[in-house]
Amino acid sequence: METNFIDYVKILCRSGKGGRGSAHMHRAKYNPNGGPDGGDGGRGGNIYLRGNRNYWTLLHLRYDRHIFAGHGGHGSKNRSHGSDGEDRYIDVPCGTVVYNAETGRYICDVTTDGQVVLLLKGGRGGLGNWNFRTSTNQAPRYAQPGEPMQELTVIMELKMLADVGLVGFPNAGKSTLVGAVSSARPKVAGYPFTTLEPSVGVVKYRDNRSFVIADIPGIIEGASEGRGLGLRFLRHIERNSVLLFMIPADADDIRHDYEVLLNELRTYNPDMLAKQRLLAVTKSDIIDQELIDLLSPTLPTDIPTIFISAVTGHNIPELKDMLWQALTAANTHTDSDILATDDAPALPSTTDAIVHRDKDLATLPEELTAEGEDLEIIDFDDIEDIDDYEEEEDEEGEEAHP
Ligand SMILES: Nc1nc2c(ncn2[C@@H]2O[C@H](COP(=O)(O)OP(=O)(O)OP(=O)(O)O)[C@@H](O)[C@H]2O)c(=O)[nH]1
Ligand SMILES: [Mg+2]
Repeated sequence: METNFIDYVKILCRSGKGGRGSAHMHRAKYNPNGGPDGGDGGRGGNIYLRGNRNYWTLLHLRYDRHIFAGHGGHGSKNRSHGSDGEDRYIDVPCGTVVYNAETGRYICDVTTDGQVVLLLKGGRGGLGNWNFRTSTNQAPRYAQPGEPMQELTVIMELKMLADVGLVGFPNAGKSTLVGAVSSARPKVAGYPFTTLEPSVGVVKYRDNRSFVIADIPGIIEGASEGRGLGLRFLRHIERNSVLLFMIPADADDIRHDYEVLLNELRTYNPDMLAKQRLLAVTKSDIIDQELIDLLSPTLPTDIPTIFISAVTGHNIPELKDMLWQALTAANTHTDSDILATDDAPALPSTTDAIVHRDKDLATLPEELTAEGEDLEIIDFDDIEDIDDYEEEEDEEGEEAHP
């Protein structure tokens, strides 16, 4: 599918090698045994991730799949220190979750603008022989090599930051609602799968408060087996603390539809069911009060329900109240109980309703294929071999006398 909305990439990162320390001996015309003066190697460059709110997708990384930091320079005579390798910053949209592509393990979550996370540390530079001189060994002829570089293939997945996620079949009126309550203008049309890419809208609430609502493509029964657009877009409502289910008033069986949606969510990730849920019966303007009274007893009982019409505005303020209440209720307990579940997160993540799980290695190849990221994207010929790294000899330079 041709799209600029890229929310999944696999890239290769490599930090820089540390420069070698020098074992140079100082020699000058009138000072032939001047002793050790080999300087230290510089450190290899680090690879950092940096949250950047000007990015909305991972598209830019599709064209920059090999991210290499610079190597440290070698130490040299006169105790000169090698230069430090150049650091590389990978700018990512806020909400990017990073996994180790080989082990599937969760590495970190970049959620705020300007947040910097060290992904790979460059090798330390080796110490020059000048550091090793002692009273008993005044002319050490050795120096440390630099530490090696590190290499890591990562999967980056964008999970958009929003408070409320919309869950519904295609044509349920999700985008219409987003258009009605926020300044976002997602495409609305009377056919299924109008929305092909997730988007967010900011809902203004009373007293200058606001929350963010995420519109995602509709899901259908069997989405977990890949029907329709599949479940891949559910990653964008994984962080949301509240899920708003939307089912049109003219549906044949609202309760059944609700169960189907719930089941698809469960298949995608059982943690999704821990979120607060609300049900909006949409397009209520197309039925009359009599029908509403008839329908009401047939609705699911385990979820707060409201009849709305995004077209006439019926119950929209009430819906916002319900969402706001659910959000404030959710925020009182997400911090404590949800974060503790990841056994050993490499880095602390910010608190939202997401539970980071490692990727299942058994299904990872399939996932990469589905995301179009399974190609042999990494051409190992491109990666310069450790041995290629030129070893400029320390010159036995003649020093001019002082
Ligand atoms: N009468 C009435 N029609 C509505 C209402 N809300 C949405 N619709 C209509 O329902 C159709 C589908 O609306 P969308 O907002 O595009 O539905 P969606 O859930 O975003 O659909 P997908 O993006 O395909 O998943 C459009 O023709 C809308 O005009 C409503 O409250 N009342
Ligand atoms: Mg839509």
